[in-house]
Amino acid sequence: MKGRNTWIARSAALAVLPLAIGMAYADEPQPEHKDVSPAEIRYQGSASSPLADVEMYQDVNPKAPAMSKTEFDKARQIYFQRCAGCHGVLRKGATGKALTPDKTLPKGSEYLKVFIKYGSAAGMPNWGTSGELTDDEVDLMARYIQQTPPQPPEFGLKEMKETWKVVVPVAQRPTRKMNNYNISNIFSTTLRDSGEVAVIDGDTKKIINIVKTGYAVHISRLSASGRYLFVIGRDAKVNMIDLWMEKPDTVAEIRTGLEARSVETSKYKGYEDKYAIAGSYWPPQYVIMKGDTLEPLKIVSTRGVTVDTQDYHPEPRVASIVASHFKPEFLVNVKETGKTLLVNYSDINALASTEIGSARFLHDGGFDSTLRYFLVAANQSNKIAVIDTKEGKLAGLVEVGKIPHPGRGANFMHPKYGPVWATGDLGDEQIALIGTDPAKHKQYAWKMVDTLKSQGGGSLFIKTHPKSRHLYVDNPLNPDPKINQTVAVYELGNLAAGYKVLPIGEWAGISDDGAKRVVQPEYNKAGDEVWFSVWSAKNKESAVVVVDDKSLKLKAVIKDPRLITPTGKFNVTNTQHDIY
Ligand code: DHE
Repeated sequence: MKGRNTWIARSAALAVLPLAIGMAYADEPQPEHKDVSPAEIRYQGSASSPLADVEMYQDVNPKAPAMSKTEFDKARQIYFQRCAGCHGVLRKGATGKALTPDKTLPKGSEYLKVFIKYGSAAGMPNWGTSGELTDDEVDLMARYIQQTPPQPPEFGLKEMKETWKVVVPVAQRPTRKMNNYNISNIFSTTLRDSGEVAVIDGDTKKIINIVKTGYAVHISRLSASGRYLFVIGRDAKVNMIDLWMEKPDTVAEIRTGLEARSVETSKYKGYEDKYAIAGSYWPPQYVIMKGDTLEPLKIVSTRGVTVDTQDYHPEPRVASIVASHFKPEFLVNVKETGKTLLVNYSDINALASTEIGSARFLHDGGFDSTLRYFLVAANQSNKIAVIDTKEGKLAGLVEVGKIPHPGRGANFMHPKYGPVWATGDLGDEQIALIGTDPAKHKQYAWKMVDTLKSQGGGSLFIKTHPKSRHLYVDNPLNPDPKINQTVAVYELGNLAAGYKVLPIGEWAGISDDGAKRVVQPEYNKAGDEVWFSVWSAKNKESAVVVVDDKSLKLKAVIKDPRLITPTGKFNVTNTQHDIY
């Protein structure tokens, strides 16, 4: 966790260093990408890419500085641990600049070494002066980024099938629920750094099981029936957990690529629990699988051209995926090309896909309260794209604040604007309210009708519930512990009054020096409790804090040595029915 611990120091250093760099290189061309905040760098580079351990071919370019195979492999590992999240697998650029040889070779080793060591005004961290890389490693990386970028291997049906395991065949699974848990109120809790999920009983707040999953496990989703829980790791390992078992556990697993973030299941009437889908960052593709065994059926590449300049992009990553409630379709959001694919799964052998272009860098999002419109953040474009899942077209493209990050967002009734959906921002303190009712409030639909002020930047998740009168906003990536260890709560009936601050980190009662970042509010099934992760480093104590939604008082603290780095929590009913 060295990277995380030194981040705040690095942020402070970054505030000073750009002056020096800026003066020394005033004649240098400006970076082609927008400035990046320390919060965002921390977010993008939050986990080492699983590609760090993948063998890749070294292509020798005579114009690039010489590197032995050992040096190349070490540099490649450092690149995928620390740099790929911002600069891309193939170094074509994403949040960070493109680092392809046509750009890096003309700069030369000495210039690149200064950049890597001291960072830049545009947001490049000071890897050398922060102590994260030695001078030798800085030199190694300066030479490495002048080489031809190595390409990780593809991952097709054969590779998937080699990793596919049906742990409990369908015929041997229970035919009815075999436990006494109220499974509709279970919380699947990501234990990020131990590569596990804690299956927690929402009623008793006891851990039912800790299930081993993929590396740096990311999200959980439910099958339409609510019986199967799907979990995906950053290494693209999908675990399918049967909640009907006496002790819910994995019944099937597969790796769907080398790096991934999203998984979903078919929800349209007649297709409940029939298919699962996983999208990957590498290779850029998605795969449709059998919903009861994870058998891979159909792989589709997402390589293609960008929505705006219409240039070919070799690695457009699959970000969020949701299942339509209006058609037998998955909405697959492709990050770098800025396109949402409406993939119709009614005939897997004649897969029809409608491509809706909006804006680049599609990331996370959620439905409006009617479940007809999907609102997805094009985060680096500072926009929210609205997809009409009934008509299959773009309903709106809304300019919001800097780097919107809604999670699944929050739906509530505004006294003036009618139904609205809200998002917080990673890059500023704004919360945007977007009108979502084109039928009765047409003049406000797909417009940013109002904004609220949050505690600050570094917000990742915002949440409410149809039964609640509150709106909760976290700020886990804000550098100020007073902000990142607390949560802001608004009264929906009196938004003008601003927010109250709940000291969730303090309520956790963690005695040691854990980071105590408060992340991701999640309601229980009844909508009368809100659960928060108090996220410390892997070797420190963490907790889950439960707040009574009505009184805003502390209700329970869940602590257990097995609760290592809890982050996302997914309540079965709310995730199954897209309630937020
Ligand atoms: Fe996430 C959702 C990608 C870092 C916690 N994250 C998502 C989704 C994507 C994504 C594409 C949407 C999935 C969907 O809906 O199908 N996340 C990424 C990254 O690429 C990024 C920036 C860097 C990385 O290395 O992975 C990243 N994410 C993080 C974290 O550091 C977080 C805060 C802690 C963690 O567990 O790793 C984090 N991401 C989450 C959570 C969700 C999520 C909790 C689901 C929210 C929900 O309510 O559905």
